[in-house]
Amino acid sequence: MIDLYYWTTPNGHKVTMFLEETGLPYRLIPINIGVGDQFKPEFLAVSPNNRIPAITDTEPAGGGAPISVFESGAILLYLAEKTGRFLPSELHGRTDVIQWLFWQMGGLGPMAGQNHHFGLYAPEKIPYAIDRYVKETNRLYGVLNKRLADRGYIAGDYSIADMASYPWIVPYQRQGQNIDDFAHLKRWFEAIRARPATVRAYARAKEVNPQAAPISEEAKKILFGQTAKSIGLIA
Ligand SMILES: N[C@@H](CCC(=O)N[C@@H](CS)C(=O)NCC(=O)O)C(=O)O
Repeated sequence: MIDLYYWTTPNGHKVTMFLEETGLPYRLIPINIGVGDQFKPEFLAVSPNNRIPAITDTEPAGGGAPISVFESGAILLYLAEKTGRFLPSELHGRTDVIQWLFWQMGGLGPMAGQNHHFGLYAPEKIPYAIDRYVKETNRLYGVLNKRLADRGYIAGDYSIADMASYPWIVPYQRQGQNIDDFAHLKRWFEAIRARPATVRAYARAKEVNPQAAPISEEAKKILFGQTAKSIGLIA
């Protein structure tokens, strides 16, 4: 059984997409980051970075004590290795998936995240910051589009690299992007959106957080401006 510490954000969707694809039994534990659940000691015990997603595998391969994993890329790798799905075992294919997974974790995710922050949430509209992240998101869309020009999925067959990237393309309009400028990316996006497991994963999000309201002023105070001191990591 996998315990999934989850909220209805792109990084959360990556893991429900994987779990719904594989049918691995899981228990979803909502961590409402807008009200501060991410600072509860029981969550910090599995996710010391106070970020979702995180998992605990109560039945790791080979037995032994439960294993907890935080960071969505590490979680996808862990689950892919556990199930033998969505990550090739052959060296060339495996390396390809891993490098594109890291591309998402180090590039598309953080840059699109800053794009959302400065475009939607920052109290001041700072043209330089907005422009920088809209442009960088655009460049990354271009990289992905080129990669997809001669293949169906990012690394051949559908893999954890696709599951990592897809949820960060879903909000393309909010990121100031026109998906019609990226024909190969659009075709890939629509193919993943139509997968029954993707539909189920996003339906779970609706069950957990039916309002999916814009971030409230209270939530902004909790989410933005955290320091080591303000969240109790130093005196
Ligand atoms: N690199 C991390 C990023 C995780 C992350 O940023 N999670 C956000 C939601 S998408 C979060 O939990 N935020 C809570 C907070 O900022 O306190 C991953 O991919 O798992």
